[in-house]
Amino acid sequence: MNEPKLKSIFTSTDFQQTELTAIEKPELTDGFHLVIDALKCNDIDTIFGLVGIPITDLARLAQAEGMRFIGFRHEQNAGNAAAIAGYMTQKPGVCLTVSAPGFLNGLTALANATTNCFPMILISGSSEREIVDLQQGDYEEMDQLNAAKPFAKAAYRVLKAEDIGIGVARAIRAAVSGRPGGVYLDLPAQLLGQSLDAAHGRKSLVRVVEPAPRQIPSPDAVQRAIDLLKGAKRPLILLGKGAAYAQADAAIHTLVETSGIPYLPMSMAKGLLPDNHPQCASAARSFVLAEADVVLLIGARLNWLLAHGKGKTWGAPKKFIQIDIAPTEIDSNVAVAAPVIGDIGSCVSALLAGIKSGFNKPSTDWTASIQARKDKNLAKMAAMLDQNTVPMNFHGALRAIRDVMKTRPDINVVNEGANTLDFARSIIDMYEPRKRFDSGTWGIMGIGMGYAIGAAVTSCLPVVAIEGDSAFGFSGMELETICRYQLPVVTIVFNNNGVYRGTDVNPTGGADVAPTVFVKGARYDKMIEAFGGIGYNATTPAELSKFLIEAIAANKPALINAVIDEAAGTESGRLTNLNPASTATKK
Ligand SMILES: Cc1ncc(C[n+]2csc(CCOP(=O)(O)OP(=O)(O)O)c2C)c(N)n1
Ligand SMILES: [Mg+2]
Repeated sequence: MNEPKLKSIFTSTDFQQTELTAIEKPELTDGFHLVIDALKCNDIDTIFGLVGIPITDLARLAQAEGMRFIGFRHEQNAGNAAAIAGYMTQKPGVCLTVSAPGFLNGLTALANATTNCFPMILISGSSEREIVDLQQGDYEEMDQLNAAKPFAKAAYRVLKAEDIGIGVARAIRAAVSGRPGGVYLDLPAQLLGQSLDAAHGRKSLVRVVEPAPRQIPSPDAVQRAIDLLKGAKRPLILLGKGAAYAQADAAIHTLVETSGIPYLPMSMAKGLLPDNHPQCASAARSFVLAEADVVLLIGARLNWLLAHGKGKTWGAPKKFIQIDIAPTEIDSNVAVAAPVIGDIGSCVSALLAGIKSGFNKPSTDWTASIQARKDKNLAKMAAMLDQNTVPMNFHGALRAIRDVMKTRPDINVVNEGANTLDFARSIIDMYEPRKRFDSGTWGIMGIGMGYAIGAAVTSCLPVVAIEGDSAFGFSGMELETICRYQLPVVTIVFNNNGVYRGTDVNPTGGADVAPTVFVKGARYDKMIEAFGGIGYNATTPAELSKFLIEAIAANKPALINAVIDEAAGTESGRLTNLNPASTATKK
């Protein structure tokens, strides 16, 4: 029997398997084509994924239709790449996986994206509804839609090919509007094969108009905030990654400089203004948090990363002004005196307009006391950074990296680990917005190679990934992906032989090493050589510096195994206090 010819709506590329003579039959499209067309129609040009039943042909077709398909070795890393692409572009990053286990592997990334407010869409193929719902034991059977719901901002399933356009539109809008997050889109295998009249299919596509509409703050709320700010004696601005996401860089820059208020960037907001900006109070963080009387939060949440806005860290009670797109964020941990609800660009512009009509810059009492604290802390830090001990400690190694990175402010930085994260966050300065990607809201390990690949693919600029040896292990197999696509990613593994440090011993004297300890003297640089990448083994800051310069100049996949003193780190980096202590006394 002759089958009608299936055609993409946007190009005329045909597939061999569908290359059958079309004699006076209506032009048809199908679920596969409609998914691709719906994504392309919304300017989504890249899919991060891992193939298998039932989505292999979807990936092939996406590539044939001119989309970029970046294939990973584990779905969690593909999901993390999609999430960071979403953060960088304000367009949802798309991750494509197979059913049940592939979906679950991707779900961690989706949950992490939702927690961090990154827009992404996890698209997973799924098994036949009839069998899943009767739990009759299908290949990779799972009720994925319901499994996804608690971890996603929204979750949808499409059952009819003619609804694919709407399904994709809903997913895009849910991912990017309001507070961004992860969206799950369930595509049963049968849907992909469903055919449809091409003209009908074309009409079913939806190009999302204004996916993230501006939300203008109420004038009363803005006035309340300005009044509070004007009455402040020791004001402080806190920039969160929501502020970086908003791409309102110029308005935020002007607000900070016009008001003269010192500011603190959260880790992923670093570079929104250059870290060497005179108003940056990072080097006096504890001092300003404790001493400020009015704090303006811009896209920053008062979660654990800010000690919930209370307690010793915050010293005397203070008044908060909070700019956020989600009204439910307000009063989440402490009372907020002046909430300003809206998109960050609109809110900051409204505050700026109010301030321009007259605002007294903070007193020199306040700014000079911050400067004095900064000078003192920076001098202390400089002495630590000057160290050239061998084996390297974190400071010596990070100084070497810092000095190289200073010459290339355009390079993306990925960072995870415990000590490796905590030290690098404060030592590696950022000069441009949305260039630093790290463990984020959860303090999650495993984002490293996924974020690095997502950032390299999205920006077409080099990435330097500064990784604890434990953190690297979660996604290390993606070195093959990096080499396969020849991405300019330089991974630096801070190799201290373990989680936090490599010196723990098994108290029983048994043969197993302690829970935190890895193989001693491992050579992570050899791993990348297996895939054709360049490996380096750095034992001194001078070597580390030389290799990093060389690797960046090569613009090719490289890994530097940085040998770090196994005794240099502390338990949980700077989070030691979050570990519960055993209270039992053994006889
Ligand atoms: C998914 C996940 N699993 C486990 C942890 C707990 N954890 C926090 S930091 C860390 C690794 C720290 O070791 P490393 O990356 O080598 O950094 P170092 O402190 O040695 O520099 C682990 C396992 C986590 N945060 N996330
Ligand atoms: Mg380690």
